[in-house]
Amino acid sequence: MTTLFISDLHLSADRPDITACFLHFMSTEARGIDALYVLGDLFEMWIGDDDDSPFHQQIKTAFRQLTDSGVPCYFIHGNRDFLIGKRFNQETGVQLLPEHTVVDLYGTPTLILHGDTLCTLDEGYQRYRKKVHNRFIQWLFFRLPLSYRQRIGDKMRSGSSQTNQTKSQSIMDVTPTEVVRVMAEHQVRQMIHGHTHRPDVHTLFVDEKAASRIVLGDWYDHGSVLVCNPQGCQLETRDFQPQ
Ligand code: LP5
Ligand code: MN
Repeated sequence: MTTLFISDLHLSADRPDITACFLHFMSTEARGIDALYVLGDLFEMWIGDDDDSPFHQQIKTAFRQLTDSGVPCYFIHGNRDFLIGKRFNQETGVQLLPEHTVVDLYGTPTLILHGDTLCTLDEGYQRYRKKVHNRFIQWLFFRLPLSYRQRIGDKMRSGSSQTNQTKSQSIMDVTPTEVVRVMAEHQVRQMIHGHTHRPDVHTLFVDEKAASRIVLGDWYDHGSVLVCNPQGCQLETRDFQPQ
């Protein structure tokens, strides 16, 4: 009995080492498990389900083969791939979940999310997030040709990397009081998220009861997987193979 959680792979055609590690993961240890949860930022950037590059086809095929083999796969949007939509879901069999979802993890109610919504001190990001999650703005964006969308996406990526250099580490981490508030709101004592690229297990108190926050790691230097079974959860790494 195993459930796996991953996030922040930032898959792109420019990083064949990450892609190879992910495809290996999908065809080996993800087989036969109870469920696979991808908590956002699977892709470096997603500009629409109509972006049918051979690279995207390869990733979609890996999900299709896994879901066809009987493993339920779930996805929560990240801040890089919040435009993944219904067509991706139909092509892969991956089920899209709401941004804050409570799952029963072997008897423990667990709140799963990407993690960006917890970074409330990053006011610039939260303002930006509201705009790009606006349905009308997204509708307008999808009217643009793919090449324009790619150019806008590239500009936003470089704008983001630049502004991130000026932000402090604490602004870019989750806000502790927001974590407690959201866990209390959902009445859970376990939370799993990614986004911050700071893999760890934190103990905290929610309504005076001990709780835990598990942070998934990114896939920049190595793969990162949270392995859960009825005994508990363990953060593990996976090596990239030399290309
Ligand atoms: O992603 P990362 O790690 O660099 O930083 C994130 C936050 N940044 C983002 C922006 C994404 O990287 C861009 C993704 C592109 C998606 C595809 C295109 C979609 C278009 C949709 C239109 C409907 O999420 C960053 C956080 C950081 O995490 C830590 O939490 O701080 O937030 C920002 O950088 C937000 C900035 O403060 C403001 C955004 C700058 C965008 C630049 C605008 C350029 C406009 C050009 C367009 C014409
Ligand atoms: Mn993210």
